[in-house]
Amino acid sequence: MTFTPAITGTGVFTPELSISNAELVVAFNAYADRFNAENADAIAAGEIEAKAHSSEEFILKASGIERRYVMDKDGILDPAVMHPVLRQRSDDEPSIMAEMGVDAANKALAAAGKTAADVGAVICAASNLERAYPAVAIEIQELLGVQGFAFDMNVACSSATFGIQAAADMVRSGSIKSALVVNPEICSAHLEWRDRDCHFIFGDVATATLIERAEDATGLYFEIRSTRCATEFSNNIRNNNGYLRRSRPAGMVDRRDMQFMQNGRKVFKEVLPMVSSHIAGHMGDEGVTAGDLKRLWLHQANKSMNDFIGKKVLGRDPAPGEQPNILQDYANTSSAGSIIAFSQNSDDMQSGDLGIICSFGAGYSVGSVIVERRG
Ligand code: CO8
Repeated sequence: MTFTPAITGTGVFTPELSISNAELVVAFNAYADRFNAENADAIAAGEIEAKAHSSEEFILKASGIERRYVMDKDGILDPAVMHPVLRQRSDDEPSIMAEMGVDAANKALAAAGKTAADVGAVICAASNLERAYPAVAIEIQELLGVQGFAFDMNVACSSATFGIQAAADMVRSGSIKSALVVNPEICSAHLEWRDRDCHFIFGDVATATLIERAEDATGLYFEIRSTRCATEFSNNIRNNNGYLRRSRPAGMVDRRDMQFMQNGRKVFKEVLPMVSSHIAGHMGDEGVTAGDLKRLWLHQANKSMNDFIGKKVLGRDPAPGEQPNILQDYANTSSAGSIIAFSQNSDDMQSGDLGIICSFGAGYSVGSVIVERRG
């Protein structure tokens, strides 16, 4: 016997603090001036390159991002620090990722009219985890009071859709009745705020999605018609930080590759065709045409990228609201982006309406979820 999986609730934890492009550029430029003054001799001797200023106009034009939420603002904007400063918590306190995840998870449960007693599993799917073990998912499970099991997974920006596929498959097969897929993303802690090419890209947030058997839904829900995941190895988005760091010569030195690095132009060029053909193939195999689609909730990395994908998938420019972006307010929140867009822009859909959630990023990875409004 198989069951029909459905998304019955979503929740978003949004940090209280946010940084505008103007604030970000002032801090970066102060850092660049300071760096150039401190290294004036080496720069004059041609040994190192001077740091160029960042610009608000460039950021908005290149990405569409206007501001980003963060877990700490002071450290990021201090030219002498340039990264978030987060309090060390004791092992007896909830960890920061678990706390963010629990907030989003409780909102998803409330949206579905359910409690922790209705949940059979927790998947914490995120692009980075604050410790190696024990799994953050198991801590979230404990804090929520969920029975069953929990595990962490990481597929960078595609973590949420890959997590939804894992949960939907388990619900479909009957091995669990329901699962929470939780995506706490503290991107600010692995972003290199001292690099003007990327310092504007990311923000912090947590999202959660409750997946249940459709028959257990108490209100309106989204039936998960089909999911599809794909990966293809690429070094164009990479972070070399990891547990072997200490074991390597000069491993603990402040190195550029210990934070997020990307070849943005190449990513742009290579990921666009990959995502467009992935969505087209998924729709084709499910008998879904562009005319059937009411909404696209895309990964929130770059406005031009989303405009391009929307046009490719629909065969025309998307109408306002058809392909909602949230990146102007949240920036790229890695795996959480498409779920924020879905959570904030799906209540108005009518029974029978179809949409696609799609995320893509490092790996490369791409995941799509075709959903149908029901109830
Ligand atoms: N201010 C002013 N000028 C700038 C700035 C700046 N801040 N930054 C760069 N410039 C300059 C460049 O130096 C360059 O100058 P020149 O032409 O003289 O060399 C010029 O502006 C143009 O630069 P680019 O070619 O880099 O600009 P693009 O138009 O390509 O835009 C983007 C850059 C926005 C990065 C764009 O390439 C892009 O969005 N690419 C796709 C990125 C993407 O989608 N990446 C996905 C990554 S997310 C993911 O997978 C999750 C990873 C895990 C999470 C990590 C959390 C930290």
